Amino acid sequence: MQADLFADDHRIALGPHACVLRGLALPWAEAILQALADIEAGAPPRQMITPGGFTMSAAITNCGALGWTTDRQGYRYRPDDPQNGQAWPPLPALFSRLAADAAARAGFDGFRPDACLINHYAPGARMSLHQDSNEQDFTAPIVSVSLGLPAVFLFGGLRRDDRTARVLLQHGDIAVWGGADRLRFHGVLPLADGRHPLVGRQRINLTLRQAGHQVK
Ligand code: MD3
Ligand code: FE
Repeated sequence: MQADLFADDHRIALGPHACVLRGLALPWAEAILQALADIEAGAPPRQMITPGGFTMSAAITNCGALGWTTDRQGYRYRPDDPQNGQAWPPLPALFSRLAADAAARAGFDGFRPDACLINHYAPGARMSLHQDSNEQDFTAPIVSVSLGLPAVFLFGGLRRDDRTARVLLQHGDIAVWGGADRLRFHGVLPLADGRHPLVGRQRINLTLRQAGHQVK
């Protein structure tokens, strides 16, 4: 029955332990953008270099105890911003509350993120197929919040060459994935040009993660 699929918080299943919660972040969008302005005043988004020597097309920054980085040496989480040696800006309580609430709705109780990667996509920017595997503990889920222009998200399997499904991620959507879906390959197609009334000519994606070891 179609009605059941959309009953309760517009949940769309992507896998046994992965779903999109359509519009769940909408009421918080302006507050999130305000918090981002403060974070990015201290830690501006920048295009980092991959170990293979390519410049990422998305501009990234972080908040939280740990931040994801890449350079010629590799991908890793660090407690400090390599651009200025300072700690990343703190994770706003709004972000951790929203992430824990979304995780719980998707069946993951007790999610306590210690890292938030912030991706900015300008028109044309993309993210090639990858796994999120730099975290210490794959038993924790990841929660993502999409803001601004819509993007086509590619959702693959556990092998790089598994076929991919396409899902449109729109302003206010939250995705949650963990368990059997935690290491699925995924990516984002090149962003189509446009202008979002609140966010402008870009897409912003936050991914909230437990990157370090769990603290009891
Ligand atoms: C992965 N970000 O930062 S998050 C990343 O939209 C990243 O910026 C993308 O991949 C972005 O590492 C995608 C959305 C997402 C949703 C469901 C998933 C990623 C997923 C299910 C399984 C694995
Ligand atoms: Fe990813």
